[in-house]
Amino acid sequence: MSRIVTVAAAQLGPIQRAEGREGVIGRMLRLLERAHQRGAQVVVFPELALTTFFPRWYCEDLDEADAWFEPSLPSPATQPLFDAIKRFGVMVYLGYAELAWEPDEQGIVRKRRFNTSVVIAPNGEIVLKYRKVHLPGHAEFAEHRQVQHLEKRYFEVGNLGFPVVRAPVAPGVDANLGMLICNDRRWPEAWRVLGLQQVELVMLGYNTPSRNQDNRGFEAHHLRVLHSHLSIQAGCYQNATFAAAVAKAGTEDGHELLGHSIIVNPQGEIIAMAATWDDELIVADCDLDLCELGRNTVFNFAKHRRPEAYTRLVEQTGSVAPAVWTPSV
Ligand code: CDT
Repeated sequence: MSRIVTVAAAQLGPIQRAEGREGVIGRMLRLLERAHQRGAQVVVFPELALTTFFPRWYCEDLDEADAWFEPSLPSPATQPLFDAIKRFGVMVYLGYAELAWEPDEQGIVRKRRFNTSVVIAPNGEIVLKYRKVHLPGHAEFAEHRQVQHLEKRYFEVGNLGFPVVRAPVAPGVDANLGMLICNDRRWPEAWRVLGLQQVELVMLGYNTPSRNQDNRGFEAHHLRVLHSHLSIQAGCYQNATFAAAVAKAGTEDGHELLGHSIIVNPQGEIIAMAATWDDELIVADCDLDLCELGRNTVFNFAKHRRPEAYTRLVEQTGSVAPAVWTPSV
């Protein structure tokens, strides 16, 4: 017996800085409706789906950035999305900027900001929350950059780990669900933590600039796409999971984000890919039983993993130079 879930990647085209929540939510509602018409049971939206990719804009006072954050979910602005989720009976991955009042590591309750995603059940309840761990970019205005990437300014490092939950996704089908956000997809450690919890569907959204500003040399556009796909395909194969990886794409206020959203199977094959850099839906039937092959053979973790040889992975952050060998004569 197969366990098929129909998954939609709901890619969003650009959101300009001046565009309000209402317009964006309207576009998302249209994608949700089309996803429902095409039989989708799970719909994945991008990272920070409700606004422009605001970490490109510098605010000296962090509170000035609050308009880009959601202090609650649902909020008056996002309520229509939750209503549509219930109406269409679909499960949704939503990336957004989260503003939370909660205790920090010292136990002091303060305003905290995270780059967050949630899985919303067809009844509107939050099934799972994830806060982005691998924040790229920088915290201070960088003079040498034409475009800022201020994720380290606006967000704290996620403090929820990489959770996986088993939840109903289709009639008679439960799935092990996990999440990543954008830059996380480049880190095999993140995928493996999900794999160790038998994840079957990784949902991830991204906002990836077409140009690598950290590389003062040249990195061809096609390599940016290759690196995105390579990371996702390897993550799926090595952890025997499906993934839906969804872009916010196109040109936002003159700054280009790549598209190329994909759905990938546990063999690492791309089974659907977006062709535009605009609002676009791609849909694939994912038989979750296909995760069994990798999980029980090459990547049978219980049989083949050697954690005693991996201590560096958790004890060391940066790389160190290796011991030097010199010829004896
Ligand atoms: N949003 C996000 O995480 N973007 C990063 C840009 C990194 S620049 C190499 C990404 O990994 O796509």
